[in-house]
Amino acid sequence: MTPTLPAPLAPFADALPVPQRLVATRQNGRLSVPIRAGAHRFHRDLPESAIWGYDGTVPGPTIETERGQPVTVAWRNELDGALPVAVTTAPKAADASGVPVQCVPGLSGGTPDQHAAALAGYTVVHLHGGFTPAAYDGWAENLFAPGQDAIFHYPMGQRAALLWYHDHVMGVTRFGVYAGLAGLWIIRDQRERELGLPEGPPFEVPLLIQDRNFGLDEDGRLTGQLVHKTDPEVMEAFPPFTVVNGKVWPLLEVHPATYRFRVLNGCNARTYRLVLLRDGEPELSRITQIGTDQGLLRTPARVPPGGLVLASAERADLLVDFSGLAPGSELTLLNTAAAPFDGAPFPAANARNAADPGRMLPYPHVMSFRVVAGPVARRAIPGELATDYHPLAPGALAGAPRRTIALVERELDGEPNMLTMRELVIAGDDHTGPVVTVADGERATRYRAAAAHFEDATTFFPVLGRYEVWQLINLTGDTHPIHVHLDPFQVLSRRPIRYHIPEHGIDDIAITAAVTFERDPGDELDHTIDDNERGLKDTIRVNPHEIAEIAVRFTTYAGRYMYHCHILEHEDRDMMRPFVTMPAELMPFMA
Ligand SMILES: [Cu+2]
Repeated sequence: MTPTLPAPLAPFADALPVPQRLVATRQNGRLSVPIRAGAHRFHRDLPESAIWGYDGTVPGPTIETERGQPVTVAWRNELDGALPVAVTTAPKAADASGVPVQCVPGLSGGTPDQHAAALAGYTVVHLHGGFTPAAYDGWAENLFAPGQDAIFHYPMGQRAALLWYHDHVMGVTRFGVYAGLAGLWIIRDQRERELGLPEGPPFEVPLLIQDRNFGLDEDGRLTGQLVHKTDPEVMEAFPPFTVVNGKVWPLLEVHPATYRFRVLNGCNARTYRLVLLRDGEPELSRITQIGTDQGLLRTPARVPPGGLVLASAERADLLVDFSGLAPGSELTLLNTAAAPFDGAPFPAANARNAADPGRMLPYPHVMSFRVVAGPVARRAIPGELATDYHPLAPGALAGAPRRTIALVERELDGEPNMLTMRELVIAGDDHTGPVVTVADGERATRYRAAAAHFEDATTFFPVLGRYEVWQLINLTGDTHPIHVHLDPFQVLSRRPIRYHIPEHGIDDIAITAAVTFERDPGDELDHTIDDNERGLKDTIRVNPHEIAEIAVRFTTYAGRYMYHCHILEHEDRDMMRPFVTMPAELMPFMA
């Protein structure tokens, strides 16, 4: 383990900001959101940073809507000037003392990427988790230029949930989101009101968690310039400073009461495993999780004993009980997940020692809470939450179409690795090329790769109204959060696998691999579905040495959508694929 690094910024110095609220019903469901360059101060002791933001702010305003009440947003692209982020790949992965260059500010000897510096504000907005017609879903190539507007209609025919909206431009989503183009979107409904859950300030608080890095001037002082830095060994950016609602390591003063935190991991790549500590000891029992990506769980869930894991784009709806704490009590939220994340456990009891610069977690701090005097307000937690969905029985899916996708990393000389999702189809007896063999006991299935890159021909044409089972086979060393646009899904299973890929087995599209359902000897993961994943999800973590299965049913909107890894550096290169939802009546006419 490399030694701990002194923090160049004081933790818990700034108050947690709460983003401006845009309540759609107060504006007849018609909102206008300019997308602008602006200035933002990420920390009391940092100069202002140039950013791009919705309404010119970081994060953008929190849009609050009602189920069943459509919202129209005029997204007005008023960006001017070039991307306000210095993008660089440092020449070495670690400095002379062995500290990974991604753990420290500045460019670490890298030169600013000229193509990134020339990006001129083309954008497209995607509402993540939105049940949205294809025309308004934010297809990654349907860009609007500075000076152009996009008028998007959101029907809001979906249950209450925390969604988020963000930039989704083909190939450069990682830079647009990093520059600041992200905001929260809350849908409310009757069921949540029946349960008497906190709604709005002060007891409902959104927490949008991201990580950022900044530049250094000639004298080694931090500038505010946003820096997106990668290195020759790690293609994802893992910046050292955690930012919540736009502030580095903020502080929230709380009453001795129950708070509802709406948490989103909005990072490009970093997975968080959140542990709440008091006096250095975990107090996870204060946290009850009531909702996940797509809203309420059926029953409240404890967070896993190691902490609450959220990969990029995953959300959690939490009730946290601060009652019974004396004024002056301090609690800290820490992250124990090393990066890149591979699912490896870390005991919560050891969270205070989680700092590990060698694994790109130089500062585990996320934020802190300080209890101040106020009325004690502890809320009883309802035993039954959602009543509008049931866990799917495997029998109900016996005849469902199955789709198989292998997550594959291809190493390339002299350029960053290429990550793809290989869509596999069963190989005919006459197929003599490379195959992926999946052996489940006695039964072995031979697959060939039909597509890998975004621009390869579409192979997924789900029929509206019909359940499908998607099988995600992870043949890489990292956890990938896979996000499916449009309808939510349920997680059916995670199973451990062993696999072998021969030398040169990974070609541009074709792949040779042998997969068996058995535990790899070096595998220390338990491959379970956590209680807090037994809800409606739109993003699933697929861990190394694992096949995960999800059941998804597309229901209402026909059109061209995307599914992709939500590690933005992966999505941009090239871990994203299209699918086209179709009404059954049209299928006979598809060539
Ligand atoms: Cu990925």
